[in-house]
Amino acid sequence: MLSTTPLRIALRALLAIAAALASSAVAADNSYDLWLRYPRVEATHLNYYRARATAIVADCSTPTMRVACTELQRGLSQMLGRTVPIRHVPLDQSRDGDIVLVGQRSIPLAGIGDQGYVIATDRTSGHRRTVIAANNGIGALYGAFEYLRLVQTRREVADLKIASAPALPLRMLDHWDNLDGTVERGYAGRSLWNWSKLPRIDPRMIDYARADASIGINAVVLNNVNADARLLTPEYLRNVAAIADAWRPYGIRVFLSARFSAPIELGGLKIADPLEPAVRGWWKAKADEIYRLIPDFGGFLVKANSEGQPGPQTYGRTHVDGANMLAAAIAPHGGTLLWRAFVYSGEKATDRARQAFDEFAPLDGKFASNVILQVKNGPIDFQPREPFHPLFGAMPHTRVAMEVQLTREYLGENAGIVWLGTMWSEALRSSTARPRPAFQVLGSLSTIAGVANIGSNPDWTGSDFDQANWYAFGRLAWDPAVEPAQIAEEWTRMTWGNDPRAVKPIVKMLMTSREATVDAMTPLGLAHQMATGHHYGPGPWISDLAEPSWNPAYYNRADRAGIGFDRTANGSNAVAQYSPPIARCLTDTACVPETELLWFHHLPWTYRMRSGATLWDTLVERYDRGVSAIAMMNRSWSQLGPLIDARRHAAVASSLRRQLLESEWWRNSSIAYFQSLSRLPLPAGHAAPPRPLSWYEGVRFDTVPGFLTPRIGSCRSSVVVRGDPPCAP
Ligand code: GCW
Repeated sequence: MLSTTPLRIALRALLAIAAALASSAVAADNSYDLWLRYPRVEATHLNYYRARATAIVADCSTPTMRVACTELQRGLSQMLGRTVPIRHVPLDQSRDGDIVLVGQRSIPLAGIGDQGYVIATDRTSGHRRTVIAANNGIGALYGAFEYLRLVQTRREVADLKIASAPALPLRMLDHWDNLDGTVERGYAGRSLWNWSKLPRIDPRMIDYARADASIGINAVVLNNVNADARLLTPEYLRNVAAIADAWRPYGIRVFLSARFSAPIELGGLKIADPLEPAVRGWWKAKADEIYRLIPDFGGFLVKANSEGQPGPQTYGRTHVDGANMLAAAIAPHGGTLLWRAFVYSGEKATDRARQAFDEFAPLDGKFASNVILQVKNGPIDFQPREPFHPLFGAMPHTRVAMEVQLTREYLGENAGIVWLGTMWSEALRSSTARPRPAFQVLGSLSTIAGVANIGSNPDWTGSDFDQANWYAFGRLAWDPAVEPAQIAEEWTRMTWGNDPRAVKPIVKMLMTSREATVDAMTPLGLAHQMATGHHYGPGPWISDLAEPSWNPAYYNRADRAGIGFDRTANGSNAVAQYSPPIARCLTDTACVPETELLWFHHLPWTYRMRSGATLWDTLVERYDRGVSAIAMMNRSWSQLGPLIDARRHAAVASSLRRQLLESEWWRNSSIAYFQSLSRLPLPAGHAAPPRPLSWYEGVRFDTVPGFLTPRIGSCRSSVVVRGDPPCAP
């Protein structure tokens, strides 16, 4: 018998946990496995899949084929509940039910290039086999993952005829990881690369490569674009080479962010002027050194003359001078130079949304052939909604990459669900209406790059649902035309199981989550209303920062008369950067999409929307619509309790509660501020913010992740730490 009270309490707590686990109908599950989880197929379908995967026939002798064989065998064996053997026999000795995996062909398969694959049911010579064939190992690996996905998502595999090849040759994740292990704008723990332990490869780095390869990601930038030159020293480069060696079988090429002033910091030169022979020589020697260690090194990514980073303009040179100098250093080795177009400066009087175009559009055709200009999806900075960047389609003689952000710097960090598949698809499908090179943004792209949301947290991305953004990024980079709903459904089935009672509501949550976030934070085309520096939470009233375009008030331009940024010819004329038919539509309040109205127009509060309601009433209604949609996601999720394992269900439920609290905070702060200007009553049925504006303005945060300068402050009088609710009433 237990005599001491603490022991009894402890035992009771243990029993309660055991009871909770037992009451959950679904077995405990972890978040670490991402979408690569292979629970046993249910009895109703087991024989169907078993009959079509009796053995794997393959030559697994190259490093990539070894990975392909291992992955296929591991996934199938787990799902089918028995070991699927691998046999290395000539094709004509394969049998019914075999999966023949081919990664090398004497006669190349047409139409799939060097990364694509074919999956086909083959009935020649009286046998029924599944053939996964590619022109080389990496295609076979991608094909193997696709076959696994078919089984994971319970698709028919009896009569397959699939040919798939990536639309873009480079599908790249950019990590903003610092050498000290912190991650800029990272909300998922520390960097996965542990420089003090390298060159020993942590098994987790292999799991990372598996995950990337499973969705076709084939390029990784290891370090922050706010780059540290030390990464280019021999000590670090040896470790970079170890990573490149470990990831090579997975088809991943390593890139580095290069600090433009490295010749000064590492080479002892006085300047980093790109036209200076000593500088050119330093970079050439550095490139030769890197390629000796890493023969397939991808190349450099450079943020130059942007947000305080050094660059060619420091020496009176142009972006072309800088980019082409670095490009020349790596060109002999087949390297690619990604040069970012994310530039703006408070010293220029022009609208920030115009600046990158003004700077780069005139440089079209001047970049070397191994330079890719990396352009963010919108003209400002990864906002919940932006129109597409006017540079897309405007530089027909330049290779252009689209950069998107997986990590949710401006979208609530890792709280709740904000699925970005719909957002990226919207950007990728925007019609540029330029005669050349295509009517689709994606027609002019050669690369898509995503700022990673990955860190050392057990769940990799800071929440179970943020994994969906990693997945969606890879799938869209492979095929920008694929329907977001299809991606959402695949991921849901692979991550949460195939029970339609779960699949349907989860897909709906994913599909509606981004629009809900836009409504709750920045409806009707508002942008950059986030608090200073860390960008967590609302700050529409902020107007005192030295860099004008860091002020939310710069973007909302709200005053007694109205709200919105006039970017028509009467204002900054940023519309003129789009092709004429698009500019005409954006200028016309009757044509501009309502979702971009206040991005392009400054309008009176009493302006009549197409619905007939006033702008003010509509704005309030949109905030509330956003909050209601997030409340609805909370309800849908809580109903899924019996179908989801208890641990993951509880984690998501608490994250969604937080998102709801934060959306109310956004709604209340924004309405309190804008109402102080409009002085209009709230429309009927919409509640007044529960606190005065001064209270919302007084919220301050300490220790916000992903932001290097910690802010000490108070929420009323107590210090608020990110992780607590935002000064919840
Ligand atoms: O969105 C801004 C971020 C910076 C980032 C910069 C960039 C890496 O606030 O943290 O710096 O964009 O994209 O260069």
